[in-house]
Amino acid sequence: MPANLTPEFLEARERFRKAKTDEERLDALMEMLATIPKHKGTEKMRADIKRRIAKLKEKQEQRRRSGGRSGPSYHVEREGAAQMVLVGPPNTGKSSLLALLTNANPEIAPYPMSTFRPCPGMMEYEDIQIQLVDLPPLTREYTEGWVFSLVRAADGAVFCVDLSLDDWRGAAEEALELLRERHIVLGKGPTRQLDWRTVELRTLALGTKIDLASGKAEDFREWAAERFFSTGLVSLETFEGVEEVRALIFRAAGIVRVYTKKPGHPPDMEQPYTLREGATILDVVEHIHKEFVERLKYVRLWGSGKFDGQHAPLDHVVQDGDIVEIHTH
Ligand SMILES: Nc1nc2c(ncn2[C@@H]2O[C@H](COP(=O)(O)OP(=O)(O)OP(=O)(O)O)[C@@H](O)[C@H]2O)c(=O)[nH]1
Ligand SMILES: [Mg+2]
Repeated sequence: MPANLTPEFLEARERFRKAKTDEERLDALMEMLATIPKHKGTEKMRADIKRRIAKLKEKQEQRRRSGGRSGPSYHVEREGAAQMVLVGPPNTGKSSLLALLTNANPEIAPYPMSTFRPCPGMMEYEDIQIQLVDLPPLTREYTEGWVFSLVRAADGAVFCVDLSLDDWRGAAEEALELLRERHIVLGKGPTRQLDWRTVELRTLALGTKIDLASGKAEDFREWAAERFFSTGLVSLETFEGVEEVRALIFRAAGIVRVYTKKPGHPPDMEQPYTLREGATILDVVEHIHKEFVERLKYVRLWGSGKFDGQHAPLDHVVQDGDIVEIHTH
């Protein structure tokens, strides 16, 4: 029976044949399974692909359990309203930025590859805290798999580019390419899964060391504007631009703060609830208390540009700084 295989499938099968490691094999098989036409004529092939995937996964699992060979791997517990990773080529000031914005004490060194494990720290922004995670640099020779896993799991990225380098653009593009090979796209966002294996992270592109980079700021802005969500420029030497960085990171994190008030009382402006951008009034109610959803009568809203205590539709998308008053039965 003709199988009508697609070019995508054939390409993945070719990749599978050429694969040298189990990781590459598994990746190619997953792609084959995703792109194979699903009809009677491919039933046997699909079963075969699934069997091979199961086998490889089992092998990986065994290797993980026995602990050996794969080297260290790190996990960073999420804390605060969002988790943002600091990424970029070596020596671009990632650890310096973490040290400046948070309580953390990462290793900072005048030579590349000084960071070799993740270092989290909490950045205060007005009334909330955002977790920044400093990571080892992105280089073809040096970066281990777990770095990419941590990047994938983040809410957004701060991509550091050392503007004191003559070829800052080449260095930046190499790092982006490395991420792209691992199916991670630093872009405008919103942060989301693009397909079954590719994620896009909303990204702030941060030109660093501008004290050593006279005349390059405009070129950098131009280069970054079409690729990323936002652009910033800092010197951690003269502290130029540092004030703005917190707000830039907050906006790239893609979260909104919502405050609550009780009927007849002023709003509680101390402790906002934080939700992902795009959240609706109903999401807010559910976030505050799952039970409220069933007992909900209506929600009064202040903010969102035009609301001043009116009833808000449940599908209304909330904005940063909105105040809600929830009325239940
Ligand atoms: N002149 C100047 N130097 C800076 C600036 N930011 C960082 N540096 C210096 O650049 C060097 C590298 O800084 P790190 O923060 O260790 O860079 P990194 O990106 O964490 O480096 P890796 O972990 O090796 O990738 C250090 O000597 C810093 O003091 C800056 O804005 N201006
Ligand atoms: Mg570092």
